[in-house]
Amino acid sequence: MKTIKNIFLLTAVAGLILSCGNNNGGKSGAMASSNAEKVYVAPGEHDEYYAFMSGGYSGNVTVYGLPSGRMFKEIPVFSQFPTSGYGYSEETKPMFNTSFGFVPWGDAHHPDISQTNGELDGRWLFINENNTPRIARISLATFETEEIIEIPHSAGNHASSFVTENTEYIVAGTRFAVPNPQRDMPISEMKGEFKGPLTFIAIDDSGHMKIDFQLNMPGFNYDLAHPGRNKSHGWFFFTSYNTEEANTLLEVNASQNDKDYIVAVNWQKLAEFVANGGGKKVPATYAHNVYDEKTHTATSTMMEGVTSIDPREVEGAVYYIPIPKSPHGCDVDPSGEYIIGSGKLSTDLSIYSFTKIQEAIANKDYEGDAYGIPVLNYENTLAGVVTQAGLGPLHTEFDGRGNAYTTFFISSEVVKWKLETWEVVDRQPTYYSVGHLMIPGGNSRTPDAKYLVAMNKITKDRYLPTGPELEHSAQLYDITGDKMELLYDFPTHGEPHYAAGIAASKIKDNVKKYYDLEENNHPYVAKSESETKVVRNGNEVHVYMTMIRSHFSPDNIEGIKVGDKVYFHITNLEQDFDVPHGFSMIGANTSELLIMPGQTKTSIWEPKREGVWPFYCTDFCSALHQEMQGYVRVSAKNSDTELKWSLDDE
Ligand code: K7E
Ligand code: CUA
Repeated sequence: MKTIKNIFLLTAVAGLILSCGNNNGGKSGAMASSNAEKVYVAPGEHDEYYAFMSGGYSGNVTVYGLPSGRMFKEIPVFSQFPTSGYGYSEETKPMFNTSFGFVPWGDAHHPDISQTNGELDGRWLFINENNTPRIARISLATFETEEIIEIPHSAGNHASSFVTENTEYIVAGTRFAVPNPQRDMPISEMKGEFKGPLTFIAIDDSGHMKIDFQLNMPGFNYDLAHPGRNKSHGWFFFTSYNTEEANTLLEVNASQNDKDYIVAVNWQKLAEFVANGGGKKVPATYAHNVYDEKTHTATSTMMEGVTSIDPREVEGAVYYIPIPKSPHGCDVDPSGEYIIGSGKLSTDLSIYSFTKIQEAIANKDYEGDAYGIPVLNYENTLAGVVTQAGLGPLHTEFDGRGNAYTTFFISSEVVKWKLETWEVVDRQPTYYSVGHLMIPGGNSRTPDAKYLVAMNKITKDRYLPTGPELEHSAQLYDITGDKMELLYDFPTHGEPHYAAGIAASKIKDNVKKYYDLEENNHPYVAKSESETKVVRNGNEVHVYMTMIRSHFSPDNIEGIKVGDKVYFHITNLEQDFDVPHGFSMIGANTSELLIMPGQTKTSIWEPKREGVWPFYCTDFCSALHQEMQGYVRVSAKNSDTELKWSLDDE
């Protein structure tokens, strides 16, 4: 308690100093220029934080620097990306394989960084896909998507992909209750028939994902989640809505009950239960796609069966806690004691105490049950209420100094309030209609709370107009003082639902600069120009090609015929940082490829017409980049043009 008070004192003093500086100037003059300095990262200097923003309906992740708001990269995840050829090259197409076939787009929501002992460790970024339920893992060494796993029996994978304190599990909750197993039945009979499975995916030391079990919950809509941390480690908390189990006009029919539920799940107990042979193996078919950094190739495996647990069969593992009015966010403070539920239709925030939840469980202090799952007493689990905080609360993050920050969509503001006293201490407008917010490490034991990013849904007049479609807008606040201070606006790409921020120092020294050519195990690699060749196998032609500044080898190919299927397997021989080459072929029905140093990628081309057709490098790689080109001669289907290939006539 003493140290907490001292921290308050310190921040109060810091706030005084800050506000002195702010007195002379309002929105312009001294304050504006000091704000400009706070976000200014001089040319050649680096940002202090990475921010990984979800792309929402872009299906991808964008990487920003903070405080500058500069965008560094778009990482393709669930959507095809012609900029690099992701999802077009033969090596990456398997990443989109699902039990529904090839699904080249996704709706990405919540990125989360792997943790060790409750702290961000910078190894991997996970992100969920809502539409065709999937979770992806991105390497934070290569910034490439390395793995995608499909979640069977689920629909609307929204309460996802949140990471436990030692990256034991990530979760996937079912937002749209559905029949489980799927079957043909009248929609109007959903009540009591549909299910809302919560999936726990185990992560091993190399980051690989494996579905450990599915908790087959009643058919409510499971919206958001966060793992317990510190004292509540071992638990997971989910919000639910539509406990009415309405199947139509949900905006009215799912807002009938005064209260919906938070679900408290003791995942450690369930994991133990499954490890001891508990649960039932049920049929399931789902794709598991893994990209291998050494073969530069993804493989897709169709998996069969999952372990399903009935929540009533494990004593003491699953409880409901009432929460007012259709909650959305479900956030856990750094100490793990407080679980914050945001009722979208409520003006109040309900905060639950982990200690009181445990007491209620021990005392069997139930209000009743829902489908046989005990409902804990509302009043007796409540730690406090932040009253009249704003309109339309959505999400909360923490600064580790005893404060919480909640976004209010309807009243368009971020509200800062104190844990334990539940008093509102500051509110700042957002422009406009904020959804998520992010403080680097704000959902870990140790937030790194210098900045707060608000991710807004509506942009309107913030930037120069760009037609009816505007990019969403983010705002950066300095939160080191008593009052939040708006520093900067920057546009984002797609619809960032959430973001994960981390100190740049935890990532930048581990970033891979190029792929070692010696370690390239691609089956069609050519590790030098002497290994290049063209091989015909029926109407399939495999071209083993290399690229280096500033030519392809071979760059003249003859003997290709109309109706052939030509595989260009191209290896970038460069062994240096930031020297990609591109490959593009006239009339190809795919995209270009951008190939990193030491990497092999494959593009398919099916020539339609006779002639001599050029290909070229798309990335300006050297002074003689324009010379980096070649020709393919295409002859009639039944011609006897001899197959040959050359570079400089050799
Ligand atoms: Cu509130 Cu998908 Cu996290 Cu959007 S969700 S805002
Ligand atoms: Cu290689 Cu341009």
